[in-house]
Amino acid sequence: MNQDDMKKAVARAALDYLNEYDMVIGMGTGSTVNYFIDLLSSVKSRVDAVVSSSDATTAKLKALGFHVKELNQTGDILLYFDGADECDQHNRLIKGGGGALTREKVVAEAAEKFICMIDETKRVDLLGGFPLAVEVIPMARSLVARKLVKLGGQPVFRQGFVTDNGGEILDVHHLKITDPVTLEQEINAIPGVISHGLFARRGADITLIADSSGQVKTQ
Ligand code: ABF
Repeated sequence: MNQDDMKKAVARAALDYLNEYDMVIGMGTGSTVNYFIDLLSSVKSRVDAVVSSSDATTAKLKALGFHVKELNQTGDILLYFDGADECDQHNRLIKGGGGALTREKVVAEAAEKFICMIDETKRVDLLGGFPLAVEVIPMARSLVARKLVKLGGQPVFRQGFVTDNGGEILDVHHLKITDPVTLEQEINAIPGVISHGLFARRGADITLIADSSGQVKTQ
């Protein structure tokens, strides 16, 4: 089974968590989420509305006839479904490879339960192998980059990429994230940082992990 097949398998398993009807759910961004949305469209009547984490996800949801609502209209939501780039044994995550990390973090925060869908290649013992995306306001980019170097990382400007919020992204390489909660706070405290892809304080509640035989285990 290749990585795409594993993403489909884990998306299928995540459907089991839709245990109520007429729910408002939150939706992440990325290829695993896209598979999940395709599957969800066959049971659309079970979902009253969806809060989206990106313009790309919104477009896909609307094309399939889902009712997309703003988080400001819904208040807190029951479930949030999303992928990740890395996940450790405590369900702490690196996300943001797709650049939608800020809205993903906001919608995850509003959710009672965050269900994360990954394949086994993303399950790591130490976070940081995947570059950590830090979204910044453009005029602060160099200042933030210098601060990130002091924290031990090597920031690389994601050229030509603008987020849905008008921000820019620094991808920070070579971070050895031994204390994810502290690092999350430290990066949050740098002026000019909008948000970043380390989900440690609020990680996933349940991570579904597909392996190469198509089995899905729960962590
Ligand atoms: C999103 O999906 C991002 O935070 C993360 O970068 C990505 C995982 O991508 P994929 O499902 O395409 O592998 O949740």
